[in-house]
Amino acid sequence: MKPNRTHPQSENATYEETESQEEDCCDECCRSCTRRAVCVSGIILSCLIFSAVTVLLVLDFAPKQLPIIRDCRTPKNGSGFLCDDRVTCIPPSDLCNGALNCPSGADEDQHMCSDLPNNLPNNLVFRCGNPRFWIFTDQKCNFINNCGDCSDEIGIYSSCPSCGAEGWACTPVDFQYCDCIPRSLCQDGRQHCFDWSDEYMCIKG
Ligand SMILES: [Ca+2]
Ligand SMILES: [Ca+2]
Repeated sequence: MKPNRTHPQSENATYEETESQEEDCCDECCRSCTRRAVCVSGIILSCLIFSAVTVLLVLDFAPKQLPIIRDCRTPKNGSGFLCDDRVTCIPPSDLCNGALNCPSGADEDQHMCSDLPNNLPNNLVFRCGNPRFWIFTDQKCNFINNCGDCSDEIGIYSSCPSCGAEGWACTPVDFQYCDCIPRSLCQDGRQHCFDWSDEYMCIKG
């Protein structure tokens, strides 16, 4: 008796067809999933690249804090020290004097003031006739004997102009003056010149 192959064949065909359809479906799913994964990865990678480029651009175009060039001119047209605000220009003798003269206190910077005059800007330091001594440049040619040997007021080191309108030439009685006294001391009732010219000849400035 011949086996009836119609149905089994038909069943096998249906089974194989079903199996094939499932594989096709699975392949399609896998391809779809792979495409989705690739797509998501691409988006993430694009975001990372965009973020990195943005950060680099921001860093590149961010305002850079340039170092401050401290050299400036004071209101009296002398060499000065420019504060951190880049506006305030203080005279050299305001540096490291224990008082805050710059708004940010840059004139009392601990490092700068820890080793004087070596940490000061060179253009603000005047070396006296005896190089062991120094003064601030705004103490030169101010009628006061700041160096102690008058090298900041007379001679080749200072190259000061003559007494001018603000000074009176005489031989002072006080060691703190050299060959001029400030005209503001004239006719103040006290002798500053050996010849008393400060009281009887000089007109108060
Ligand atoms: Ca100060
Ligand atoms: Ca002086």
